[in-house]
Amino acid sequence: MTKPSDYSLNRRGFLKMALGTGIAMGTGISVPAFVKSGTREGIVEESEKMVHTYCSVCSANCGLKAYVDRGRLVHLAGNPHDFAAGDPFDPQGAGGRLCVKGHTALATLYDPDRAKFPMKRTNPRKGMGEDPGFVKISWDEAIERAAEGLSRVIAEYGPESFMVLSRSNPYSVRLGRAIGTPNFVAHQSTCFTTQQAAWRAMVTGGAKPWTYDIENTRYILGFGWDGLGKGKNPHVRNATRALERGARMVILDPYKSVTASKAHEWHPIVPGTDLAFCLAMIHVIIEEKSYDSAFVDEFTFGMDKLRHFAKEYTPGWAAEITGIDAETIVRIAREFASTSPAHIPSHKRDGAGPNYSNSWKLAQAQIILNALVGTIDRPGGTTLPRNPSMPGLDAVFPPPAYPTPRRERIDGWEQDNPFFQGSIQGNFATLAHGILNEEPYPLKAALVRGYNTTSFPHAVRATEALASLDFMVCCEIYPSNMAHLADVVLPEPHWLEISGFGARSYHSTYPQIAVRLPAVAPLHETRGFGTIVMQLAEAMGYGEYFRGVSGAEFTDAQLRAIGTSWDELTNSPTGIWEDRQPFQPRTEFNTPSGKIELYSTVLEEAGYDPLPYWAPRREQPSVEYPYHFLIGRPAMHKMTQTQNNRLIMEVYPENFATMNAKLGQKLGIRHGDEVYVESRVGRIKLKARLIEGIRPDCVQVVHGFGHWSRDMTRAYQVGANDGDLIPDMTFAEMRKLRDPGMGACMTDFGVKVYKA
Ligand SMILES: Nc1nc2c(c(=O)[nH]1)N[C@H]1C(S)=C(S)[C@@H](COP(=O)(O)OP(=O)(O)OC[C@H]3O[C@@H](n4cnc5c(=O)[nH]c(N)nc54)[C@H](O)[C@@H]3O)O[C@H]1N2
Ligand SMILES: Nc1nc2c(c(=O)[nH]1)N[C@H]1C(S)=C(S)[C@@H](COP(=O)(O)OP(=O)(O)OC[C@H]3O[C@@H](n4cnc5c(=O)[nH]c(N)nc54)[C@H](O)[C@@H]3O)O[C@H]1N2
Ligand code: SF4
Ligand SMILES: [Mo]
Repeated sequence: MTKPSDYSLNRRGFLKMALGTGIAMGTGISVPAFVKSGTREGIVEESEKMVHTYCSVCSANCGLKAYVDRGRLVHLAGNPHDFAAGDPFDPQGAGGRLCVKGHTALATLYDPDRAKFPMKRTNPRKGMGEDPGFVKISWDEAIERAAEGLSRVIAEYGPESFMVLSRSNPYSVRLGRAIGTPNFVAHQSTCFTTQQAAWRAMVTGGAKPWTYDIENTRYILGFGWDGLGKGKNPHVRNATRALERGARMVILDPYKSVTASKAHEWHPIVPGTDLAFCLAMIHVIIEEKSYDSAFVDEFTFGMDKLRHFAKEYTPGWAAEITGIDAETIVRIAREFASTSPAHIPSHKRDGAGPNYSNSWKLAQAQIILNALVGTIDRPGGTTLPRNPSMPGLDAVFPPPAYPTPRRERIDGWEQDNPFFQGSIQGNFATLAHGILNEEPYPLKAALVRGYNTTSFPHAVRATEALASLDFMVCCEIYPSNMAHLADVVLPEPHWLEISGFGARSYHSTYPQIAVRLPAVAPLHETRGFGTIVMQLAEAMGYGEYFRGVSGAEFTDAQLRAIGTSWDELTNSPTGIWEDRQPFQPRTEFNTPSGKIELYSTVLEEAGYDPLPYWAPRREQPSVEYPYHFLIGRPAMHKMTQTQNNRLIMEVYPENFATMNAKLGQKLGIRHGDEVYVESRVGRIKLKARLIEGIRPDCVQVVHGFGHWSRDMTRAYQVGANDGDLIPDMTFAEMRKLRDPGMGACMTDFGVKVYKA
């Protein structure tokens, strides 16, 4: 039998797999067998055990099979039962494929740099690059210290001086509510709230859907949509199938993304002007009466007002703003309206994501266009989720009454925010302002989970703000930048070490869940987040809020509600549970009129424009900062989670200032030269990458690099953080934008670039 070390994924094998089959491009194509020992077949056959789980590197949650030999994870492969059946209206899911980030997750699991045991800091000074002087402590001491540190601050400054900085999690939300803080700060205003505000108001009354039946789309029109370039298997596979079946794809993007490079047409539009393009399309489609009148009449509200509104937005007008000629706009509008089904897919941070001050209006205009061609919750369009319906923690274990928190939040999230108040979301762009100015009050302690300092606009100031806290507890899997600001670090297990289940949101045309079983026993002295929070609560005197709460019973109750059980799931031969139902198109939508509101009464009621009137983006390039700034996300990296992964770093080792060769020539910059990219709030130094596939007035930097924690030995000081360039905001500046999604304006500013 081959020894495990002989067939661990080495660089050559990995490159061969990645480059030979296209997974490096995120196309999710299966890895063919290659002969000799150390091959996939050898690994699979000789492994003692196979465990079903799903990938958590990104939120596609692809089902996977983990092969284990003598206690060591040796190979990860896609689960072919993950929605692989082939009927025409069947979500394809991952279908037995993983992208490069999934395949290489074992290098994160076995990364020697992981956070391995609880630690306390011994250096009282905090800040970027400051060595925390971490010392290993026991779990008992860690919980006691963490509880004592947080309680001390709360006793001195009040419950609102404590913040939970985490994605929504039922355990930390309960602890925060028990303490009585309003401050549950999360990242959505950097990611998708502009889109969510529009969908909520006009269609769903709740979230933005992430599911599109793109494999059946005949005409894909993307405004920065890069479904092929994010390496998300379900999106990649379904869009590829659509292309194979003859769909036409037209992509507008200032950068030639992977998707743009696969499209029939690429139009490098002026950044932040897509709204004008969409308004002109609405104008043409209405003037020419080429919309789907049956769908519009029956399922939409406000067509009369829209008709009147769209009159002024002519293709000639839009051509001047977008840099795309009027004939092309008219032709695309005609093709879009006459090819059925046609669809504008939009994910998160494309043109309609929180990049520009007018992005939320673009989201509005895109919903209108999709409604005009009748593809909202219809085959070939964006479909609303059919998620499994399961009770939350509070329904299974009702909590005792909570104290009433103050209304004002440290990030101003409650201000002029009609839709998301009280939700576990927040504004990363204003947080530093609130903390540093003690506005509206001092915030001095935080429980942080799964966020890095690099994720905040103006990351330098955000780091300063987070370093100014009296006490921080950080739950992490790595000694990240954020962990380096903490007083106590509590390490969590990697997802390959734990059990659970995941409900799918990306392809939920019917309810589906994937089981998660531990591939390996925990390698280090880690504890799960739920356990950590309950132990902290007990030590802080909030134990009554968790009396009788049991993770196992919670899981049982959730699974019971959908008619299955943990036993059934774990014994499932496929690792996938699904409730296949024929797709029933919605005839009612969750708005006051029960229709898709082209004219949004919800926005109107909340004091916003009910129709997407043209407005330019907040900042235009200036004499001082003449170029548009763009952020990129390569298929191989996942934000700041993969720069310490030895396999990924071998193929994608650093980030660059990417610009058009013509711009390089104009500025005397050659490929590989060191340059500074500078905005009105900061500058970063990187190597120049000169290409043809980007507008000559843009500079693009890929997100995820620029780690300053020395304990991330591979990632340390490699490349630079795009976030050091992004302006943050005061509450007043944020309010002035009048954006119901409170978008962080991630790229709504200009930059200059010069040789270092
Ligand atoms: N591989 C990989 N996949 C990921 C992630 C990752 O880090 N790596 N991150 C995940 C997360 S958290 C998110 S939010 C999503 C984000 O993924 P996407 O929603 O795809 O967002 P981006 O890649 O930031 O931007 C998409 C495209 O929009 C273009 N763009 C920028 N401004 C404009 C504009 O004004 N008009 C038009 N038409 N296009 C514009 C950019 O050039 C880019 O090509 O990806 C997720 N998937
Ligand atoms: N400059 C800039 N800023 C951005 C963006 C950008 O493109 N540019 N994108 C924005 C977007 S779209 C998003 S979604 C946000 C994302 O913001 P973040 O979630 O902060 O992004 P990541 O870089 O993925 O950092 C996640 C951290 O969680 C840790 N982690 C991973 N798994 C676990 C776990 O199981 N438990 C715990 N406790 N920790 C874990 C990782 O080690 C890492 O340090 O960033 C936003 N901020
Ligand atoms: S697309 Fe890739 S990173 Fe995302 S869940 Fe699937 S395998 Fe993992
Ligand atoms: Mo995101």
